[in-house]
Amino acid sequence: MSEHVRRPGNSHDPVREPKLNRRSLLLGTAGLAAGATLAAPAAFAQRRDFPNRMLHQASHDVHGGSLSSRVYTVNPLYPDMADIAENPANVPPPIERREPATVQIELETIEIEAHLDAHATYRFWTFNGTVPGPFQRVRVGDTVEVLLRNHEDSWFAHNVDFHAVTGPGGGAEATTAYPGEERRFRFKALNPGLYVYHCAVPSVAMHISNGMYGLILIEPEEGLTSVDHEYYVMQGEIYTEERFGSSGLLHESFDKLMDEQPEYYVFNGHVGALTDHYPLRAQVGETVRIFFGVGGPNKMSSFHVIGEIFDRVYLEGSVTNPPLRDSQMMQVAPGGAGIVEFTCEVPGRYVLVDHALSRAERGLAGYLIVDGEEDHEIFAALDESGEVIPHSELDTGAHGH
Ligand SMILES: [Cu+2]
Repeated sequence: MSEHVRRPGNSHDPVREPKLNRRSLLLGTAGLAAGATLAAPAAFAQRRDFPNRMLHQASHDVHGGSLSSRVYTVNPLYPDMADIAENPANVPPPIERREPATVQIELETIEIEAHLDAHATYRFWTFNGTVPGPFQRVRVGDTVEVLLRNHEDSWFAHNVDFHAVTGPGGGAEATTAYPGEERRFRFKALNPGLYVYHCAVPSVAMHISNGMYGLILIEPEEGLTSVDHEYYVMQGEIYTEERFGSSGLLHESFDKLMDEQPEYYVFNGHVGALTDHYPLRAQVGETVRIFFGVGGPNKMSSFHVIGEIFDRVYLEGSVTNPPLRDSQMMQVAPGGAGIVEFTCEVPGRYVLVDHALSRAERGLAGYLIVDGEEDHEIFAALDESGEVIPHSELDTGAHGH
């Protein structure tokens, strides 16, 4: 049924490509794909030599092109520019069928200038225009057909490596696509769990740091327990030549990437994505599940929600082992993922952090806003005489650590 593996679009001859400037740029990347990782700085230098007007042209195309209405959302905080933050509520619903099926995943790799914070922009590399890329949800035993399309305005080749795949490169070689091309492969989801996917074109660290990562959940046969809210959060590092807090269009630093010295740390793509833009929300009494992953590419996360205790932690993304119970934190390695579950007992604004807290000073924070009735047996602020101070009268502007 799925023997339509080769399409005309796959038999592309790079030598006949008329766009020589872009092609020569890409051939540098093609050499890298063959394993010449030492050439990465050269390819990077080529990219930096790209005419400045192309940068502006790229962003204008995004504004005016037909894709803008289809792929991109506008950041309400910065309506002048496309936004790459993934809404953490964008989690597909649980799978209700109890038989395996053949399912489709379509990914489009898009390079796009977007806000990094209130002052700066950055040329992100994305799956489907968001960081992280869209959350994928299938069931163990499913056959997954993956279509990867590289947008024609890209400057680089891209592909996708799913950690949920059993097979060479997780699909990377099978999906390496130049701008304007598409590639396909299929895999059978053999092992349940929560897995990272990412671009694996060398320099892989560069493609990941620019935003090319996401999560795929392979549900176990019986599914997961039902909760009131499921959220999707991923942590990443951004390595800019300019120091944290600079203004204007910032440029990637290959040296800082190699030194593992990021300037910015982000949840869901840009500074403020999960605070000002898309805070997580719940009501008192509701249960929350967070699918959390680290795109990285380099830093371990000590994921913590200030003021909450995780009732259950599914380490290393495993949903077939019993969860750890009653934990302050979940450690997640680069390229790894995990799941936390908890009940919201009292209202307030809870702060999502990596408890390596210097990173909060470089952009890494999110909010979970819980509304509802206070429970003074569980938590109460007290005045000098021991009387309860209502939560509404507390100054909640400061981040409690
Ligand atoms: Cu890529």
